[in-house]
Amino acid sequence: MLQSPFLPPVRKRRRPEMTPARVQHEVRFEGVTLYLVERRMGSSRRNFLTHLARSKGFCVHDILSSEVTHIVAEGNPAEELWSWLEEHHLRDMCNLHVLDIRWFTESMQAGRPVAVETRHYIQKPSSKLKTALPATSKPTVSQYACQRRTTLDNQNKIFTDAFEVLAESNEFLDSRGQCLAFRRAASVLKSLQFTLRSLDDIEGLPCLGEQIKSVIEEIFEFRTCSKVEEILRDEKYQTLKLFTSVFGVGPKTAEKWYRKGLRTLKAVLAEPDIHLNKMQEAGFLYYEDISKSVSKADAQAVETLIKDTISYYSSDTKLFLTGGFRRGKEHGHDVDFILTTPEIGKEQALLLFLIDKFKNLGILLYSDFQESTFDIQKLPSCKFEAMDHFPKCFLILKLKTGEQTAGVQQNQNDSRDWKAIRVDLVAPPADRYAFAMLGWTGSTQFERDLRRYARKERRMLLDNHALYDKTKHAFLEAQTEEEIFDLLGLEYIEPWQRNA
Ligand code: DCT
Ligand code: MG
Repeated sequence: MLQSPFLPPVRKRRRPEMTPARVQHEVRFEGVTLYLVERRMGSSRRNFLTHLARSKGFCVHDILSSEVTHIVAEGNPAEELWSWLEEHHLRDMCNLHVLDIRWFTESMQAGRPVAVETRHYIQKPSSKLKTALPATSKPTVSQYACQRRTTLDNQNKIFTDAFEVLAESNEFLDSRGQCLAFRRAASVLKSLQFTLRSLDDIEGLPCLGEQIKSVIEEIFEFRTCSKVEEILRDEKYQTLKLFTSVFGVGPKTAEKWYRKGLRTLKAVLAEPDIHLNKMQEAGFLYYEDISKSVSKADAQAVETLIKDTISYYSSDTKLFLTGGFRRGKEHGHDVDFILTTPEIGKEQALLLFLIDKFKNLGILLYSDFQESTFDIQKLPSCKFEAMDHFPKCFLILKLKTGEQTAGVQQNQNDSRDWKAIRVDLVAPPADRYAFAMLGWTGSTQFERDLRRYARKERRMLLDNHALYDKTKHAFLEAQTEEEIFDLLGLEYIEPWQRNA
């Protein structure tokens, strides 16, 4: 039989040390399966790189199959490589990344698979595509964010920033449909691994209707969109944006204040007719701190603080960072945590214990505790709403700056050695943990599409508490997020790929 130049010779294929190596290492990046092309790389370098990648949690297959998502080659002429690949008749070639070793090296340095960029691809020689896509036909992009992998590496920021302004402006106008249309369009473009260069590039992409296309077209031509410019200059938009930046102030309240003729935060505070609720009072009081973004270092400092505090409650209470920071974000507007106690029913007391401890430590600036309204008997709810029924609290904590929070600039006129930080804690019963974690990890758009996908494609209802199968008239249980994806018939998407 003729041996393909890219496969290791038959004699070498049965390397007993390869299989155990794969089993021993933990796989951290579920959606990524590598195959390293031996030809030109050489077997010893391939072995070395395979071992390195596995030690960092990458899944590396020795044999090329349809399970492979990323093929990595070093120094192979594109034509030779592609004709060899085509001989394999792999399923779903459109979704296969054929990559230069640079992508691998960068991923090893980052300790995770970096987003694939145009420069990483080994282009199919006959391809006349202007994009970075490797196949002659474009890969199908799903209309659901939960079937796309969206990292923080947004290659289409110029377009998505414009859509986000348009979405927000429609939200202020209470135009939900329009708002969602712009959010969906932004989400699709964020998932692309290439930058749009012409209108040809958006052909076949979902969620990009005529209105969206005309915005993209205008940006191609003028690098800006006149409607967006107009919104950004609009006094009402600017004022509503300012008012909603206060903790506890939503679009409805902001609109009410605007209608009263108020234009500044100072004017709101000076207005005798306005009665702020407790949350808004705290929002104004700590505005200077909490309107600024929270860094990853701050989030870690808060994590340490909570960990230390719960150790006084019980040694088996678990604390997990969730929300944007779990998705790998460097900054957020708050820090979100999930806490669970192994003993079901102890969650509520845990949050009250923590709040009390923070008070005693003198670091509790604000607390809104919401007790559990969770009742499995009442599920599935007809209204599978976004807000869950678990005990939770929205806090503002005093975080000591200085050593704990690297990078914080001390204001010369401000002698404080602390800053106010927004922290959310939710404590689901242990058997609901996976659903709560999936819901709180976000992003909001990812969650929206997970629910829409479950409902429309699977006749299932998903929320932060449970998954209900309407065909079987039964709840489907899951202990991990992976199991939930599995029950939905979805490929697992890692948290850092949920930045939809
Ligand atoms: N969430 C949701 N539906 C909502 C609000 C929130 O599913 N209506 C989920 C998604 C994210 C998670 O809860 C935490 O919420 P945020 O802190 O608002 O989001 P974030 O992604 O953590 O954003 P940020 O980094 O700005 O805190
Ligand atoms: Mg958050």
